[in-house]
Amino acid sequence: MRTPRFFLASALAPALAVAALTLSAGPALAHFGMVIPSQDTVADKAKAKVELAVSFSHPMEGNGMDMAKPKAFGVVDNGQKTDLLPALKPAKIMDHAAWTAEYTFKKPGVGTFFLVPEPYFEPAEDKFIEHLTKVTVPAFGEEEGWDAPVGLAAEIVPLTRPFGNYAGNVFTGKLLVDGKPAADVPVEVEFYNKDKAYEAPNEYMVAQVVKTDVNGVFSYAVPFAGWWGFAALVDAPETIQKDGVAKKVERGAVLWTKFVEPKRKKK
Ligand SMILES: [Cu+2]
Repeated sequence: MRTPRFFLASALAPALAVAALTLSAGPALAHFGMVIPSQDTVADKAKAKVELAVSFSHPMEGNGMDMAKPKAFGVVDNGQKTDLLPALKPAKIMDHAAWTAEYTFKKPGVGTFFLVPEPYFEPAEDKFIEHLTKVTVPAFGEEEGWDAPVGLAAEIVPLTRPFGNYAGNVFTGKLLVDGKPAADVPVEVEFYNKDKAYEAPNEYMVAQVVKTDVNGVFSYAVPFAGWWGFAALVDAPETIQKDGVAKKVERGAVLWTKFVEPKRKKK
């Protein structure tokens, strides 16, 4: 969830301002579980090795957070699940502790990578955050299987094929919580501003927000090319004890997908 700026400090008495500043975590940022592959599709046998960058970050603003070793990380390729937890190597992403792993596609297939992180305690929101994150990479022309759920506790199942999309396309997905469509849930949408080429005109534009309808379905028209993340945010039914106090858990179902600029032929 976004961490709001509470008030303008200048409008408050100094003591109140100090209290407000300690309550607020600064500018509005949306954090996202991130699994970003080094290529969005695999076409060439010689370049069939994909590197996955795994982090918990603020993708538009480019601020990282330290990520503990995930609880689960793997891929479902051709319907077959492979545990990639042993393949994870520590890395630095946006200057913070993160992870990378490699996966080589050996035959035609659609690979959906999935991440279950260790819950992250966010003091500014006084709760734990757990973003269950997915990204799908198709290989060697195969495109069956992109619509199959992995079976996560909360999961965005794409209704738009989650690869091979032009910038400007509408992306539609369905949110499942414990396998059932979840209505009226906010979905934060954010661009991965990897080379910092973009700047949000105001803090409301760091993340965009849509909601799921009665069937758990949401849509978003993607305005420009690049990797886009969708994070549907629900409260987990469980709490986690911290210092003897039961804390809430925000469960995010996150999906990353790349939108590509068309190529114009040179004449
Ligand atoms: Cu954050």
